[in-house]
Amino acid sequence: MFGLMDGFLKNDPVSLQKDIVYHVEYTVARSRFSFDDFEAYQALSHSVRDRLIERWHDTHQYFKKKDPKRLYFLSLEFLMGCSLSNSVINLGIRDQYVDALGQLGFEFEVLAEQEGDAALGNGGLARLSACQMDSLATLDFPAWGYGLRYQYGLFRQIIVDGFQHEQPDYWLNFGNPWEIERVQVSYAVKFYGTVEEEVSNGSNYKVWIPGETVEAVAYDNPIPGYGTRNAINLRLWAAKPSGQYDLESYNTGDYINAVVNRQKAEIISNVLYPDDRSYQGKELRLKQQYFFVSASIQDIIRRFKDVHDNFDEFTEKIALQINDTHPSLAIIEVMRVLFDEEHLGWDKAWDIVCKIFSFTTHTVQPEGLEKIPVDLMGSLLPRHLQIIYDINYKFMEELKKKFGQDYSRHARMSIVEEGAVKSIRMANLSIVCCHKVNGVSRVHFELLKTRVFKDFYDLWPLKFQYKTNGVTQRRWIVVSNPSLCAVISKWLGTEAWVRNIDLLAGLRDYASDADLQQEWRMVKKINKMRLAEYIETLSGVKVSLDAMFDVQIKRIHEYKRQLLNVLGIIHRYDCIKSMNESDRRKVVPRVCIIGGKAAPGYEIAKKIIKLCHAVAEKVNNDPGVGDLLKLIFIPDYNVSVAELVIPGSDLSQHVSTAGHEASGTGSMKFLMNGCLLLATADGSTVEIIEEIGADNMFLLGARVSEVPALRDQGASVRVPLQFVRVVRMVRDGYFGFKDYFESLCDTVENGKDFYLLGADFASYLEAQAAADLAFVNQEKWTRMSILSTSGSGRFSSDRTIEEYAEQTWGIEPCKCPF
Ligand code: 26M
Repeated sequence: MFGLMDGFLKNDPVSLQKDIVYHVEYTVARSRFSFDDFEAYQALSHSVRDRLIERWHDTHQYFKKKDPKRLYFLSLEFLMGCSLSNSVINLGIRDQYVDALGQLGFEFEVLAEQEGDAALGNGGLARLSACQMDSLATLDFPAWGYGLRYQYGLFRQIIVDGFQHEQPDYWLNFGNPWEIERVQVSYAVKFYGTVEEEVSNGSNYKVWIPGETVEAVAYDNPIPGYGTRNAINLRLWAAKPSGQYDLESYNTGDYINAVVNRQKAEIISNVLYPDDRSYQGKELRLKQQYFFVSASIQDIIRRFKDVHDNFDEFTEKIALQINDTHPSLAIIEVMRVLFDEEHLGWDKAWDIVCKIFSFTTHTVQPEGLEKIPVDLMGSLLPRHLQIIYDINYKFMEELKKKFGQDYSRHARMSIVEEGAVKSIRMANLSIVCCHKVNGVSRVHFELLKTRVFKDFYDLWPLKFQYKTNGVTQRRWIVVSNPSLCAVISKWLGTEAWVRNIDLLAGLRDYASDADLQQEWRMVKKINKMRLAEYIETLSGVKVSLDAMFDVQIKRIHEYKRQLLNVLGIIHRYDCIKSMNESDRRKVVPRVCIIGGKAAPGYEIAKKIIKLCHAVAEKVNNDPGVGDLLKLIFIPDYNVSVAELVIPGSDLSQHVSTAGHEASGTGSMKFLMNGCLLLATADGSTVEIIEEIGADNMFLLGARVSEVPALRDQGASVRVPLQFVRVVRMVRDGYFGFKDYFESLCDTVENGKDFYLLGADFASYLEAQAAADLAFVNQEKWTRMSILSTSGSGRFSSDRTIEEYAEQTWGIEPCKCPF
C-alpha cells in the first residue's frame, strides 16, 4: 500500500516497462509495436524525467516549508554532459531499468549512447559547476543553480586534413527531455535607455527608463542527488521577444518589420562564446551576462518576497555565489533593486549586498581578468554604470583614509581603469563588494595574495580564502567506470564510498595484494579495450592493448603545453628510428592520445592541433615503428569522450608551466580512475603530491618559484640539444607544412619561449623515461595505480562543497524525508 503523498511512480521492472511503452505511444508518438533505438531512448528518458520531477517537487515543497538559508549559484557556464546514466544511478534505479529494457528487447547502454552532450560551457570552470551541482544535491544543500540556456553550446570540432573546423552544436534539435519549460515563469529584462530623477515621499530617486525589453523564460533542469530524495534545480534562461519589444514599429504600421524585429530578441541566448581566455568587450556578451543576472535576481527576490514582507531577513536566507566575474553584474543589480526600487537607502542596501555575495576566481593571469569598456556599459546599462561609479567613489574615499595620497595604489585598485579604453574591472568590483574571494587551489591562493590581488589582500586579508577544487565520484567513477566501481565496492565491502569518498583510503591496505592487483589490471584492460575500439572506429588505427596509453585531454592552450607533449613524441620517434633491433625490444610501446578544442580565433592553438595530425600521419604510417609508438588525436573532445577515455588510460599529462594553471580538475578524474600522473608542480597537483606521495607519480619541470628567474634568462636559458633538434625537424618541414609551422616554432625559440618548453624539456624526458621504467614492472605500476585511487578522496567536489557551505555560504543540509 502506498499513500498518494509517497508519489505515484513505482520502480519495479513491470511498472518501468509500462511507463516506457506509454511514453513511446503518447510522448514520442510512435507505435508501441515499432520504434527504433532513438525513440526508445526518448521514451526511456521521459520515464526517468517523470521520476526526477516527482523528487524535484517534493524537495522544493520541503524547502518552502522549512525556509532554510538558500544558496544561489550563478554561472554563465555548465558542462553537464549526458543525463540519462547519471540520473538513473543517482536515483538508485539503474538495475531496474536494465531489467525492464532487457524484457523489451533493448540494452540500456545502447540507448544511453543515443544521448548527446549538453555542452553549455567551455572547459574547467564549466565542468566544475556541473560537479558542484551534483555535490550540492547529494549533500542535501538547499541550493539553486542559475545559468543561460544557449541554443548552441560549445562548437563541435571537426578535423579536415588535420585542421580544426568549427560547426554549430544543434543540441536542442531532437528535443531535450531533461528540461522542463516553464512558460509561466518569465521576467522582463531591460536594456539601454536613460536615467532620470524622480521625487517620491520628499526624496530624490533615480529612475531608469529603459529602451529595450526582452523576456527571460525559465527552463528547469532537475539535478538528482545520490542516495537521497533531494533533487535540486538548475534554472536556465532563454530569451524570447517580449510584448514590449519594439512597440514603436507596430505604432508606425510596419507590421512585418515589427514581427521580424521581435525575433532579434532571441539572439541573446543563441550562442555560447567559445573563448575561455580573452575578453573582447563585445556588446552581445555583456547583454548575455546582464540578461541572465537580471532574470535570476528577479526570480530570487520574488521567491524571498513570497514569504517575507520586508528585507530584514534577506541576509539570513540568501547566499549568492558568483562563478568567476562573469555574473558579477548581479551585485550591481541587487544594489539597484534595493536602492532604486525598494528604497532601502544606500547604507542598508550596501550592507545587504556585502553580506550575501561571494566570488570565486579561476584565473592566474592578470590579463585574464574581465574588463568592460565604460562606453559599452554606459550605453547598455546606464543606471548600473552610475552605481558602479558611486561604489568606486566611496571605495576610493576609504583608500584615501587608509593609505593617504598613494595615487598609484589608488589607480591599481580602482574599479575604473583609466587608459586608452576606459573600462570597468570586474574583478576589482567583485572583490570590493563580496565578503569572500576564493581561489581554487593552495598555489592559486598564494599567487592571488602575492601577485594578482596583492593590493586587495593587503587591505582585506580575511576576505581571501581558497577551496581546492574537486570532482564528483558519481560521474567520474560510478557512471564512467562501472567495472572499477564494482571492484572498489567489493574490496571495501561497501558502496558507502560513493557518498563518503574518504572511505577510498581503505584500499591502501590492499595495494600490494595479488588478488586485488589482478582484478585491478583486468578492469584497466576492459576499459582499454573499449577505448581501443573507439580509436579504431575514429581513425582506423589499430592500437596494441599492451602499450601504455598516455593521454592529454583538455582545452588547447600554450600554457597547458600540448606542444611539449608533441615535441616529446617527436623525440621518442626519432630515438626509435635510430635504434638497433636489440634496443627496440626494450622500448615500452606507447599509444599517445591527445584531444581538445582550440578557441576559434586562437591561431597558435590551432597550429598545435595541425602539428599533432602531421606527426601522427608520419609516425602511424611508418612500418619501422609499428606498435612501438602511435599518436591519436581524438576529435571533438567533450564530457562524454572524457568518460570513455579516462578509465582507459594508464598515464595522463598535466604539464602546464608552473604558476599558470589555477587548479586543474582533469588530473583528479584520472587519479580516481587509477591513472598515474605525469605532471608539473602547478595548481592542484601540489596538493595531489601531498595526498599520494611524489613516489607514486612522475613529476617534472620548474617550480612556481623558479619560473620568474628562468624567464628573466630569456635566450640564455639552458636548453637541451634534443629540444633544438626536434624543433628543427618541425621547422625544416620533416612533417610537412614548413611555412605553416614556422610561427609555431617561433613561440619556443630565440629567447621567446615564454612557457619554458625548452627549459623543462630535459626534465620532461626524464619523467617520461621513469614512467617507461615503472610500466615494465606491472606489480609496481598497479600498486601505484591503486594508491592513486585510494589517495584521491580529498579531490571530491563533496569536500569542496562542504568547505564552501561552512566557510563561505553559511548553509546547512535540508534533507527531504523519503
Ligand atoms: C571569456 C570571454 C568571453 C566569454 C567567455 C570567457 C571565459 C569563459 C570561461 C573565460 C574563462 C573561462 O573559464 C576559465 C576556466 O575554465 N578556468 C579554469 O577553471 C578551472 C576550475 O576552477 C581550473 O581548474 C583551471 O585551472 C582554470 O583554468
